[in-house]
Amino acid sequence: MGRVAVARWSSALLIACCAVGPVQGADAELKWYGYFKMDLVRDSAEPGSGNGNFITYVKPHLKGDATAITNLTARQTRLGFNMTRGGAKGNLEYDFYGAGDEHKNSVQLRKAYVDVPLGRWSLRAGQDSDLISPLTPSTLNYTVCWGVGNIGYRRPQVRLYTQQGGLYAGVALVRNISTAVAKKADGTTVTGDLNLDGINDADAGLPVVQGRLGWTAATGGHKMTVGVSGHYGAMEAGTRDYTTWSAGGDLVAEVNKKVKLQAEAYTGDNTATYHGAIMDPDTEDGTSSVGGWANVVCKATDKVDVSLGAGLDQVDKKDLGPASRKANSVFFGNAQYGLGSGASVGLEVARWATEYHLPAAGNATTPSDLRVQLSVQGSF
Ligand SMILES: [Ca+2]
Ligand SMILES: [Ca+2]
Repeated sequence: MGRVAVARWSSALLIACCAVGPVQGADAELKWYGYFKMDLVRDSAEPGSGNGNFITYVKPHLKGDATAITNLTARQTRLGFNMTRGGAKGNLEYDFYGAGDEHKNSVQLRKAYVDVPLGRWSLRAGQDSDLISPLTPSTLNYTVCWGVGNIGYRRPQVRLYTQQGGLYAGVALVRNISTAVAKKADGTTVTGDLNLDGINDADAGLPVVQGRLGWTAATGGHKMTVGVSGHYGAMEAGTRDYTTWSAGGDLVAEVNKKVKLQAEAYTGDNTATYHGAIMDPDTEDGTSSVGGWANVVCKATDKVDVSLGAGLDQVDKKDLGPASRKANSVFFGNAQYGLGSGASVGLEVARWATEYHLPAAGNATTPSDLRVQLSVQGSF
């Protein structure tokens, strides 16, 4: 990812034709970044989400009757800029996974925040990645092992954090989101309102609290960061109140300049909105899950980057109804070859398997998918 533009705040806004707010002044600096990305994918069985543009689990299918599919998309194409104005910083970032037909997609807001120093601390407000579980594996698949051990998404928040030497500490209040599903008398379903009182259960009077502590140590060309993080939130549903929580750890070890190991693990209840629990919906008793992933990234040559990894997510079957996702695993490997001028071509091969609790009659208990993805990317 590179940078191409340093411009005055007002003129850059006009050039980008982006509605990023009123012109604030003439001393801001914008650095644009982004990439164009094409993904051509073949799945040996149908992915359960993303129309195959991405995969988070394998869709149920009849035993021995998997349907292979192919997809071609440019929706991961990304556009963003970083802003600095005095001590303040800001970030705005979009991709094209908003709603829309596959050949006329709309933009999706990923990040929009301002970051202001407050003495030894900093205040970040807007929309950003979750404070918890901050790492992602290096995959060509858009969804970076979400649903298969990697929690942490993006959501509106206000965060206070500090970095003092090797110590990082942060706390955030974030938007509460319920994924609980309730069935109405007419048989239709509604999400986020378990007691069907017309009030979203996440409107419980308090946002979710997230926190993280991290420690970084470096010596002799090696560098390692370890962190612990968690969140807690309450859902209000009359006599059926429930909670969401997680606790997890993260690790990055830069073995040398060419090899990096990273991993995360978590456990919790009702973590679907964080992409835990294989995205099985929240429940009154708490959909309990445990998961994690590991990834080795290696710069094999000046032009070739290689990534190998695996992820696993498991949901406690006592919290599941029939035909629910109980376990989800992936093994993946990819290589990206630099073509020069910021362009690269990549190939990823991944094997996915999703185990279902009490699958429908005739369905495979653990449908699997061999996914082959070719990507061409041009970054700036
Ligand atoms: Ca993560
Ligand atoms: Ca409610």
